[in-house]
Amino acid sequence: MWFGIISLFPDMFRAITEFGITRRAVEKNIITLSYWNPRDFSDNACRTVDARPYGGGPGMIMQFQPIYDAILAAKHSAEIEAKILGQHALLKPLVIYLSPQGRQLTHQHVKALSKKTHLILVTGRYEGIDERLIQSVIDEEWSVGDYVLSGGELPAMMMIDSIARLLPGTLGHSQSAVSDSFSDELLDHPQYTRPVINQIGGKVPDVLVSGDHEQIRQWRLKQSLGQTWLKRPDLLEKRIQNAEENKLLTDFMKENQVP
Ligand code: 4GS
Repeated sequence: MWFGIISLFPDMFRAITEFGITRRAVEKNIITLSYWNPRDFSDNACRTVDARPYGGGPGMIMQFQPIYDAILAAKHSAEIEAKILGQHALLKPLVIYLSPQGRQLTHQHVKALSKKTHLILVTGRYEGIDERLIQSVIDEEWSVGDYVLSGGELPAMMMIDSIARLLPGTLGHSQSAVSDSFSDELLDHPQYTRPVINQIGGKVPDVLVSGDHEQIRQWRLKQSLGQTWLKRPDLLEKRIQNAEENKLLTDFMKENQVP
């Protein structure tokens, strides 16, 4: 998957291209990151990209022209790239702006985005970008949560990271992405590893060392349902539950002394 990144600080993306699973995805050409710095597209000698907001107020706004031209250059490059790969049906990359005004990103949205071949991610600094960019060249606006950051780079990296791990070949174990939290709209069940008894006497639940795979599956599903009910009841309300899940959750509630 090809990502065109519009950012004043492209070096920040080394946080994902130089470490861990995302680094491997880059090395295996599962993801490609290309950068367009609005500063390189500034039309003045001082390479200015920001200006004071009309109507007054604190802070600076990123100007239309440098970002607009950077997006056009990225689009052009995406189309050339798509043609080389013969992806004629997908010549139009989606242009995404990361901002707190966007829809809040969830695993379901990440899954949908992972089907695209080309994404252009626009990252803002200062108080944001000129509204006319959003009206003319931004296709979708996404937020990573209801809090304010100093730039859109971290949200863009979060989006790339969460997409990359869903792409075939990125994770070592092909099952890992499927069994994670949210893949089935539930929180993960608790996990344990060696030793069976730790240095403060904490024990691993017997069922997990029993070798009975059906019992383990039921325990994990029950824990997923129970932990979701305890910590994120909103997730359960949106979800359709089958008969087995109903029974497991009812048992969990009883065992945890709730009417
Ligand atoms: C977010 C967020 C964000 C907003 C960028 C103020 C600098 C900042 N972007 N999800 N200007 N939350 N962006 O806080 O996406």
